[in-house]
Amino acid sequence: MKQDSFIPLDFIERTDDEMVARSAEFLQLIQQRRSVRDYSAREIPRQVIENVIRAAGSAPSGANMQPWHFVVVTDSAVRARIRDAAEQEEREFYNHRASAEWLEALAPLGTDERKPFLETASCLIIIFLKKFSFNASGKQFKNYYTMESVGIASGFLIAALHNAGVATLTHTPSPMRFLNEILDRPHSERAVMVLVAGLPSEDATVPDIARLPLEEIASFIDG
Ligand code: IYR
Repeated sequence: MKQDSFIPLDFIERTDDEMVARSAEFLQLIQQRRSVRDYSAREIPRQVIENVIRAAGSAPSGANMQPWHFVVVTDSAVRARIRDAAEQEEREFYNHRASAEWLEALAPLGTDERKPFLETASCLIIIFLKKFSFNASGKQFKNYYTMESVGIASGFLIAALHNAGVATLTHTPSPMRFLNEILDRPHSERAVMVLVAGLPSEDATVPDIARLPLEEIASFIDG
């Protein structure tokens, strides 16, 4: 039942032709997105970062709890600490923790424990998931579908950055508890990923990998 106050939906209805054209245009734009590991020193305007985080914050979330927090880091001393801690975890991962099967799956990407982009890219956006929220009087509320919600918001963020002309890399050192400590975030939050954002270096390369065709990722059960 509609109990709270409701307002009219602001929605632009498009013709079929417009829908097809817009979907094709977006497809072309988003298919150009690649995960980038080689960055130039060029800085991204703060306003771009603020706008893309606003875009991410507009994502749907369980019960509209908006269970996310974004920490933007440009400070070089903090970045050095993050790189140091991340590379320590990555060394463990590549030398001990990862199974042979996992290392084999990663081989085409050419990744290893060295993460220079954590210091060279314009900024890092660390995405935290909030298991709980607190109201003005400090009462704790459980958030719902947090992983799904933060996943959607992260997708919005990556797409918004790409649309603005900013390259990204989703970096997931594991475990990521060190980020709570370095960035002074509470225990009710957990880092989900480090989103590296910046401009690619002139000699940037990316692995020669392909995306699955539509037939392999979708089925249509038509009526
Ligand atoms: N976190 C490691 C390993 C890694 C894991 C996956 I799955 C990737 O798609 C890429 C890397 C790293 O960042 O190197």
